[in-house]
Amino acid sequence: MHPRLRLFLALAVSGLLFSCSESPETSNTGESKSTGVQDSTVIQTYQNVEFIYSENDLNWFGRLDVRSGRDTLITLNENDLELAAYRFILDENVFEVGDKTYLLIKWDNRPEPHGFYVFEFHSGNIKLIGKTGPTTAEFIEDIDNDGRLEIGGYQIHCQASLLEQMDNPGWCLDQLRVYEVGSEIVRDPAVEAEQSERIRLNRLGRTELSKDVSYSELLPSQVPVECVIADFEILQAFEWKSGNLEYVLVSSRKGPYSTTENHGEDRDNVDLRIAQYFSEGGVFKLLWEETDSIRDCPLDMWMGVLPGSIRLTDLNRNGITETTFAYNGACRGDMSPSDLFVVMYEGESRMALEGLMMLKFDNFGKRRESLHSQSLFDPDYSRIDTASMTSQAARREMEGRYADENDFEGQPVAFVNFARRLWLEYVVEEEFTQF
Ligand SMILES: [Ca+2]
Ligand SMILES: [Ca+2]
Repeated sequence: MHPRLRLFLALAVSGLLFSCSESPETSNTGESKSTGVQDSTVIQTYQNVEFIYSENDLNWFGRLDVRSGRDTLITLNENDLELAAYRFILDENVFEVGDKTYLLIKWDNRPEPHGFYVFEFHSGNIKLIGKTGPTTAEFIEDIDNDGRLEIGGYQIHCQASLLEQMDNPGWCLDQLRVYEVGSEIVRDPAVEAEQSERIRLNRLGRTELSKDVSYSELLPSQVPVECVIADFEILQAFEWKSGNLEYVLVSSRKGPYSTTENHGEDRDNVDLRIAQYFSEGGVFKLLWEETDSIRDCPLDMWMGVLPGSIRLTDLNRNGITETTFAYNGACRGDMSPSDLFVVMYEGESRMALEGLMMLKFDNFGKRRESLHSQSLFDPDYSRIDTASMTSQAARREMEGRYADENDFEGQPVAFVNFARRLWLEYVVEEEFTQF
């Protein structure tokens, strides 16, 4: 078992992993205080400028006066204005583009995404530029490098609840809005179109583009000698080309084999190795290897790549193929699910989903499988609210789920979508496989 999965299992049982923590938005800075008591005003400062929130109704503020010295420069006092002074950290909402400094203040629009008032600050002077519509603020930056700030995101919360929605590359893109901050705030249709296309391309490939990589399967005897490891049986091998490089992927296993040295009784061991090699027309060299093993197992044991799970793709079409596969492992004497791993490599970058399969033998398993077949099952344990559960119930909720998607942060969204799909394809454990 991988060390990180072991940690996930251990921590989740002790209830430490997902304890409830205060969201960062509820803390505060500057001169305002979060006392829980309704203050009639809250003051936040930026350099010489004071932001004075008033007309407090249950800690939603209906008025903002922006002051420098004794002068009130700007007043926001629209009908239905709600500003969450306590939940807002001014310092984290300062953006610099070129020689311009912008301060953003959220206007609340719950349960829909909030919007922003945008102020420009220059040499101690502040002016209001305008306000954006509701936005999930996926990015706040000069995204097209033209010297002007963009605020872009969806104007509603797009939450795919069905795999069909996740499979539609254009899903929710009609809700994308990009605001450009100039002398006023305007929608920027050119950047909206560009960003929509970028997001659509990122999402593509869960299905059709996976077929772009054409490969051939190798017999064990055809695998180049430099890709063969002693004592490991070759289970499956592929070769393919991308750009100037040739690749070979080898899935292999050693064992099961017994050891008796330390225990006086038979214990079983098995080693799994999946490795990818590359060549520029000569000798193959190792690109990466994924190894896992089970040691000293006195019970029923299994470890192997799940049949048909090896996928070769180029989801982001950068010429570097992604290799993805699922494997499971178990050493067990009772009705417990196997560990499941979905591992993706693009070049040498490794991303993995690690957790447990789900059994379908009891009522819990049947309920869960029903959710799964309706595509209503969320496999990400980090999104499950376990705060009010007993540790036993929290552990049960781990069945069929992986710990988190953290490895995929900063990668194209198509990667995690593809890995999640493979997880959902293999997560139901139909029978107890063993050697
Ligand atoms: Ca720009
Ligand atoms: Ca790629």
